[in-house]
Amino acid sequence: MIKPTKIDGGLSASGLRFAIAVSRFNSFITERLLAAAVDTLARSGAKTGDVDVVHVPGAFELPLTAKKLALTGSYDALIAIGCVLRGETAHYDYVCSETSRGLQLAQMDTGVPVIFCVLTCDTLEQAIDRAGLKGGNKGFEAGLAAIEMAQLARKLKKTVPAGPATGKARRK
Ligand code: INI
Repeated sequence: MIKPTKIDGGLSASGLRFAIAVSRFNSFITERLLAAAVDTLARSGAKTGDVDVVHVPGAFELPLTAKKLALTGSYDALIAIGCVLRGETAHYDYVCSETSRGLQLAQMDTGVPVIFCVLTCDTLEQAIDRAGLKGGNKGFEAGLAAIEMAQLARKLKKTVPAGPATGKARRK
């Protein structure tokens, strides 16, 4: 029986840099998510100067902002925070799909982890539940995910050879 080598990210934020893009739309919710995310990073070892926060008008603006932040090369991981509430028109569907698609593209294009902390809810009550009431605070989960992915990204950078994939795995 072989013993596989496990590669995973730890939960210490010490020595890592983060940026958080947060939407002003539904700020009653997004500011609570932001507070929990920052608190999680701080309690895990992030120091003043390790976390930058950028505000944008709405969730739709998060992908471009995330991509620009990633391209600075200054951050180990990003968190995108937003809250989209269903209205009476199809606007909700467009904002949700383009925001999630755009954020996924931002991390795939740049290689910098982008944590998806965008609530997509039918009602304000559902959002409140996920921003610190019944269902915990999704900002806390996002903070932990950012740390884990930041650590993992650093480790994988060391283990995976740079340059285009050759199809041949290389030994460490
Ligand atoms: N933006 C949100 O972040 N949440 C919403 O619920 C929302 N709704 O319902 O319209 C919303 N719209 C604004 C959108 O994200 C853009 O900021 C706007 O369209 C300008 O590009």
